[in-house]
Amino acid sequence: MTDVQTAGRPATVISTDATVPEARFDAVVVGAGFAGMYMLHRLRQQGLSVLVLDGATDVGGTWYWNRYPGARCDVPSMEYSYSWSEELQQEWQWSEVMSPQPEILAYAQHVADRFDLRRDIRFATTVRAAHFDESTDTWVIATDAGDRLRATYCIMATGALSASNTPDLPGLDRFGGELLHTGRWPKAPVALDRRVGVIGTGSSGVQAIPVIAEQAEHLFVLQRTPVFTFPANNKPLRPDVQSAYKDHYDEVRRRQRHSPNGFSGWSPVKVAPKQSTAGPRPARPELRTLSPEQRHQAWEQYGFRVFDRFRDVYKDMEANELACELYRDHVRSVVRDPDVAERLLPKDYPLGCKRQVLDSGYYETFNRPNVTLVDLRDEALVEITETGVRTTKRHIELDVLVLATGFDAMTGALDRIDIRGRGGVTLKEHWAAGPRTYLGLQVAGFPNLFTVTGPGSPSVLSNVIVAIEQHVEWIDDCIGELRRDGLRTIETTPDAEEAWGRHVTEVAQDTMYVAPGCSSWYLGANIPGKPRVFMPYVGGLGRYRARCDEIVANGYEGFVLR
Ligand code: NA7
Repeated sequence: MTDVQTAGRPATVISTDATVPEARFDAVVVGAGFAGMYMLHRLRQQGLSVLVLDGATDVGGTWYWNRYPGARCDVPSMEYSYSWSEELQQEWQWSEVMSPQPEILAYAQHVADRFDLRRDIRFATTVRAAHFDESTDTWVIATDAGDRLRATYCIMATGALSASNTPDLPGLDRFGGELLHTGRWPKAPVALDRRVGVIGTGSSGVQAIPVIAEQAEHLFVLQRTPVFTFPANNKPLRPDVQSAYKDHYDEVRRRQRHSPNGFSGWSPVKVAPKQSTAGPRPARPELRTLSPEQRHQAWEQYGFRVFDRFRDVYKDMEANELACELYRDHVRSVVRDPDVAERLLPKDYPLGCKRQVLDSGYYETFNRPNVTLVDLRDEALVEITETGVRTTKRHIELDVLVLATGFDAMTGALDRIDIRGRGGVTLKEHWAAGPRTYLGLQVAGFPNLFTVTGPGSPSVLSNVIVAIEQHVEWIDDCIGELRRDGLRTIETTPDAEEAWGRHVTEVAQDTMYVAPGCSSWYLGANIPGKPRVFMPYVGGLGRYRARCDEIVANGYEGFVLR
């Protein structure tokens, strides 16, 4: 496995040896995913010399690494795509409503070709360290290839879900079969027609499990926490729908940018306006006020849409539990073995506390004769052996072990780089009690360092492409202003950082994300020892964008420009 388990790696000392040749750039961008690619394009347009670095051998970021069977986006492609080139959005053809990984990767590659991006990207090169040199107000960057680079601006386009998490399972190194991580899936085809074990039932596991089950001689699903998953209802994208989007892209993109979560809400299906009966729209009813029979009727009528039809489901724990019960009844009706069904039911945390998972035939997979659910709450995982996994109840022989165990989200990719700001303070030290940023864009004490979709910004709570574009454009405009005004640095203040952190925490209160019993990667709860802080900004992308613009209009309030 070519994993990047670098969390405990000793800090890289940047060579002070003057014989190491140093390359100079206006900007170094770390990461050649959707954020890094657009950043490069923008900065180039204002005439900067830019170098992008990426550990992969091609563009795509997340979509380069997550090539596991069944990997696909859970956001419709007509909206999960760049909006900044009219030609690009008109020429690219998507084949499905929610595209599979190979198609999204092909799109990223097409963008790289079309805008000639690769000539300024150094692939197979991982950034190890970035230190701020106070004597020259520049960043010195070291890579695993021995490069020593110097840049005025250092832009971390490292992704929120890019640092794969390999749990510390006893004996993992001993496993003699094929060991894979969904977030680092190899390019070469993997023979899955054998005895396969999958650990993890989050989004990645839920996507991979039905597809692996079709190929495996036998599949063992090792589940620790059951998941809430809704049907993806994915389908081929009709040509007329695609054309309608393309004809209305101005409106679609405008709506996306000002929406709470990067979705336009636009539909190509023209709905006839209802006959106005005057007066305001009635408030949505409360699930709690319905009798058990009415609740079941509501499920019969609306299915999974029922959760959004009642205003109390995501606000009130009692209503949430009633909704969970409807969900559980549904699972019981799909999974034939009642014992297996019972073990698949999420019971210990509310609906809406984790990122919503979408699936294609997940529960039906457990009706297959070649699939076994291993409930790790009932038989804990003891160790990985040379030939499989041992639980407290049995040894399971495996040829392939798939870790669908997620990511050190939002901060992991940054923590794995030795980043040092003023006074040699490391970012890790600065974030010891949890990430602190101003707007998820800058960190106090780290001048001219920018984080694209960093913690404290909408990032993972939004259609991330829309969040990326907003950040890239803000950073690009900011650098443009600095240069026009002959300024050397921009740096947020500790006060601005502190106040923003308080605001990020405040807006998350009273949401299911921080409800009792909820633990998620949003909170860092999936990584042992990681501080429990709700990391993304839940206040809404549109509102956040307006605030970022207002801060600029007020002369970069909360930043010091020198
Ligand atoms: P997730 O959502 O973090 O899921 C990881 C899964 O792996 C989850 O079921 C975990 O169970 C399980 N896990 C993690 N460590 C262990 C150990 N030590 N033993 C057993 N099971 C374990 O990651 P995904 O990759 O699925 O999705 C992440 C995001 O990527 C997703 O939200 C999309 O935005 C794309 P646990 O719940 O911790 O008990």
